[in-house]
Amino acid sequence: MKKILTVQDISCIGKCSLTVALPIMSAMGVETAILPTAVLSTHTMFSGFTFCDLTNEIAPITRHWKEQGFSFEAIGTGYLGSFEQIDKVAEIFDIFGEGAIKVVDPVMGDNGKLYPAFDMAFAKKMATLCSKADIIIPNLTEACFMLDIPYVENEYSREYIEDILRRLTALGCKKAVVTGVSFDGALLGCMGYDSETGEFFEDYNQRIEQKYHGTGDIFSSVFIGSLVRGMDIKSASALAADFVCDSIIATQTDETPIDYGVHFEKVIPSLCERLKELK
Ligand code: PXL
Repeated sequence: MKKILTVQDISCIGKCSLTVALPIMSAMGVETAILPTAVLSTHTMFSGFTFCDLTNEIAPITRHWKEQGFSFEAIGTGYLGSFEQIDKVAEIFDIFGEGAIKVVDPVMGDNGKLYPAFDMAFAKKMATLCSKADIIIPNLTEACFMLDIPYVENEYSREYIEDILRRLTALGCKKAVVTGVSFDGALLGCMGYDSETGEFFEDYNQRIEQKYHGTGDIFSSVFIGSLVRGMDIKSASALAADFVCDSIIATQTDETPIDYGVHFEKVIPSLCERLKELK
């Protein structure tokens, strides 16, 4: 069975990072190895969260894996909490990266703002990890911070996003997908670029104004799962974007809405249906 290694925190409540990656990737029929970088009571958008840093566990765990001869078809990274963790993840790419698709989701912010724990120096550091990846999947906010350009909301052209994608791949990765792209009020989606073929692609769904937490992590989970299931980057992006959109719709129609995360659990069956078309 194909195996993904996903490296990010466990936020015990809040439907993000490993608590979404593990169920989604497993449902996609791929073995999911986890490397938790920290344990938090909730994600950092709740006040008063607890935080147990697991940075010191990374080297012993990966050393043991190396001794056991484990390997992965893909390595995906998400929320990382410190410069040191970024360095450690770069080492994981060195140790286990050969033959694996390395995907970095540079989780740092959204809607034009960095999350409270991060600053510009962190964004620059994250850009160095992106240079070691095969594919990066920032949202528009994260892309702008890593490139140190102003974040523009809505009023931009397709050429503007193409320029951002070219600059992202110039960091060193071959392919980039930017999420949260919208040229009009009605649609929201992603645009991607393969620097080896010079090809751009895009995919949009209906725009839903309500913002939910953890949707980037859900996109990332389906995206990486799809790549390992043999889909190309364009189809993987489209399936991931559809799943996020369906999850948001499933959350909105819920009678007991919650103020965090989306009900991705409800649309896992339809994701599995779509995967049946693949062998
Ligand atoms: O969904 C991204 C994410 C993951 N993990 C933690 C977070 C966030 C976003 O705020 O705080 C701990």
